[in-house]
Amino acid sequence: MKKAAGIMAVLFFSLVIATAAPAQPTTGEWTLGSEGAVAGTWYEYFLGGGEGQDGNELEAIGDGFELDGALLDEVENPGPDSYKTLYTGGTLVLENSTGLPWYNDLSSDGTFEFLMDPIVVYTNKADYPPDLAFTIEASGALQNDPRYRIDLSASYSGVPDLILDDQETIIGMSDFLETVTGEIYQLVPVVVDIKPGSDVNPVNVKSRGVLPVALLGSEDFDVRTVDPASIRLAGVAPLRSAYEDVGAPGEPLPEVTEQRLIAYATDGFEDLTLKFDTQAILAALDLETLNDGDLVSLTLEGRSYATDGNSRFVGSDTITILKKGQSRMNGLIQNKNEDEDSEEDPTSEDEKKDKDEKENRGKKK
Ligand SMILES: [Ca+2]
Ligand SMILES: [Ca+2]
Repeated sequence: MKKAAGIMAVLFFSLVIATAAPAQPTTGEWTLGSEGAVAGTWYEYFLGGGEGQDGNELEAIGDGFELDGALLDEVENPGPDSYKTLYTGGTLVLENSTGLPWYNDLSSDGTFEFLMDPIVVYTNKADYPPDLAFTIEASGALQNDPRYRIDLSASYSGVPDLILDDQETIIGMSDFLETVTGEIYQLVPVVVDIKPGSDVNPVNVKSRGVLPVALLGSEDFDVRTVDPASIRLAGVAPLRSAYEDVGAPGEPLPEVTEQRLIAYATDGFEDLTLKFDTQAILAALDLETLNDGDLVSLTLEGRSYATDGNSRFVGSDTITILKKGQSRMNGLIQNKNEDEDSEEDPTSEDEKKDKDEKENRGKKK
């Protein structure tokens, strides 16, 4: 009976899914307003009382898109004429109409609504002669299906028109938007195993070797669809990559003998194994604020071409910072030589080094 009810539930949900047409926009990259055409119009309404004030609203409207509800939250002034402004709470509505790059003829939805992350506007402003140039960097997630995300970049330069109310009071400014480039993609979560085959992932800050990392394949994720050149771990590109079966997602490995470890580690699905320059990864962290034994999560990102259209993947794993002999370490980081991590320095070397370090530590204690 239980099984029958389960099957009925599956049937019911399949029916619901089949009835509701896919609501996702078509993925891909595009540019609006190319070849001299105008991409749209931007507005800044001085709801906060004046230019650059908290609460000001940013809007942008063009052919098939409308951004509004983004309110000024914070202005940074890194240089004499440059500003970095954060707007929060924006919504981007894309029309689902023929001819638009994100048009999906299978979707019954008339619009695709994206909830935007904080929008960043980088501005350069000069008073004499008056000139304004800015770039809007924005990204967000599809409201109905946050796996679908959008990245946008839009630019402007010129002298904006002022917007006046009935009493001739300045209530904002506005002008044309030059190009708008964007990408809609699907964000796929993946399983990452730093130091494959080891549950704990200690990284000695003095290690001059390589950090082995596996991007685990599964029935749903074929690592052969990954573009290895697109991969970044904590922003760092891998030194090299290979296809091997070294791990299985969802099964943290117990402390077992090497032989059993192999049995646990392989699942028949190829994994993408990667080697990173350990010092390059460490340089991406704020090492000064980290103590011996601290856990740090590293994020691995990249692109794959598996599913229908553009997709990116993201996953993370945690390393344990091993910090000792700090004064020596600082010297080593500064004198780091590229050749130290040459191609003939295999993983086993690095692991052997780590093992040696552990043994030395053991002897000292
Ligand atoms: Ca691991
Ligand atoms: Ca595997």
